[in-house]
Amino acid sequence: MNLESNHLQSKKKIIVLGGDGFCGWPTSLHLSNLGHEVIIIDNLSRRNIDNELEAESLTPIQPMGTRLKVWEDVSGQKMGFYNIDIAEEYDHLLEILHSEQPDVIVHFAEQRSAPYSMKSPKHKRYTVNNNINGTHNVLCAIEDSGLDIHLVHLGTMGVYGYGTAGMEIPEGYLDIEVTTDSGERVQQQILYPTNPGSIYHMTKTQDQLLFHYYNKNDNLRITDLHQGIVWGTNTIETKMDERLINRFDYDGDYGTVLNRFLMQAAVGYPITVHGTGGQTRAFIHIQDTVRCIELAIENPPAREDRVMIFNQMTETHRINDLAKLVSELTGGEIAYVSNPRKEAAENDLHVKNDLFLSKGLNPTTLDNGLLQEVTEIAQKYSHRADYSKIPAKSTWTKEQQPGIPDAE
Ligand code: NAD
Ligand code: USQ
Repeated sequence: MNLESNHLQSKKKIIVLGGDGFCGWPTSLHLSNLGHEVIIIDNLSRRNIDNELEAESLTPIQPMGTRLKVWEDVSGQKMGFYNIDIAEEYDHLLEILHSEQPDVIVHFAEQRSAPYSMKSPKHKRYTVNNNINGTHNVLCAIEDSGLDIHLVHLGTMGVYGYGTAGMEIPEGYLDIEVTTDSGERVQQQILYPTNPGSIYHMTKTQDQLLFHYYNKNDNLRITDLHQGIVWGTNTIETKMDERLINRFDYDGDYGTVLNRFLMQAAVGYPITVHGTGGQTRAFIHIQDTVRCIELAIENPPAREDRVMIFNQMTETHRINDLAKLVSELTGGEIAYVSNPRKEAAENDLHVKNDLFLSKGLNPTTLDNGLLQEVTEIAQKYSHRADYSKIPAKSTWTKEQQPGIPDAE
């Protein structure tokens, strides 16, 4: 059942941190299917957050034990699993690196929802502690282990902020010219100045500094992928058996915008556009996410290289245009709701993604077939939808109103 092993350059041992999550699970399956040896580390905190929020994936995701067993039956490939908290259990993490001796670590294991990170002081502090300590522990453990491990981290387009004064956002580094004391004009490249829009996004900007430091001081080989909003749910591998199904978040905290719009239309709930929907964001389909990780692993930086940054996105769209597209496709009604976030009401966004294109990415763009596929999944599992969990209730400031349609 190994679909793509003829593409494999060399078999690697890969630890996937956060391998039970929305991006991590299909990536683990994809890398395993390519013939790599995959070991998942995950503390299942995302499943516990579902318990806390009393919200569930629209799709019926299986417990980790079932996922691993079904994958072995379907593919003949065994994946390892450790349930540890990378932010809290440093010694255990280091022990695993010593015993497993991985070639690559793919790091997805962070609290990734902006609205969740803004819910309360407790949620802000959890997100900061979890994300920054987790990333630092991984870097410290790689250095401590003495192993030459390539770290591939999932960052976000949100580190740049979304307003760029008409300039195309470069891949991580900005060209600048400075005037020296002697009046000479000198060209330099600096990390693109960060402009986070939530506590969650702020932790990702801090991750960048941690990478910069460990790369400079210890020559760690690091690839940071500045990913846009992921949409879709299935990949080639998750479709192999219903019990391998990926999660589908639709609730007001974890559901991302395009999947939310498709789900809302599928279950007959108004499509919730925040404000005028003038915000422009970068997008990528989940099938391209897993392909990009494969490409990043195949193209590691050398030890003397600086942190390699790729913009992992394939297209940009205005939120209101997406709402209209989904409405035309499904007949769903659009509701312009109060924006619970503090963000620019309108912005343009142009992004360079030449690096992945040059490495062989053939972008999946937003075509009706794929939108239809997500709609069908949302319809199939619509009996599992809890409508009370759909509105975005987490506000960025105490004065703001939640994003609830009038009819609610
Ligand atoms: P997710 O919440 O579905 O998955 C994250 C996984 O990490 C979960 O399974 C969780 O249990 C685990 N985890 C979290 N903290 C941990 C810890 N301390 N120790 C061990 N495991 C831990 O999120 P996702 O959507 O798969 O996102 C994965 C990564 O990709 C995140 O870092 C996120 O910032 C980034 N990203 C996601 C998107 C998106 O649209 N989903 C877009 C851009 C970037
Ligand atoms: N939005 C709506 N209606 C909704 C939900 C969202 O109009 O029902 C708007 C938001 O106000 C925002 C935009 O859509 O302007 C995107 O929101 P989102 O929740 O889809 O995305 P975001 O909060 O930025 O976070 C997601 C992931 C995060 C990742 C980020 C990539 O949860 O992990 O880092 O996308 S990026 O946006 O490129 O920074």
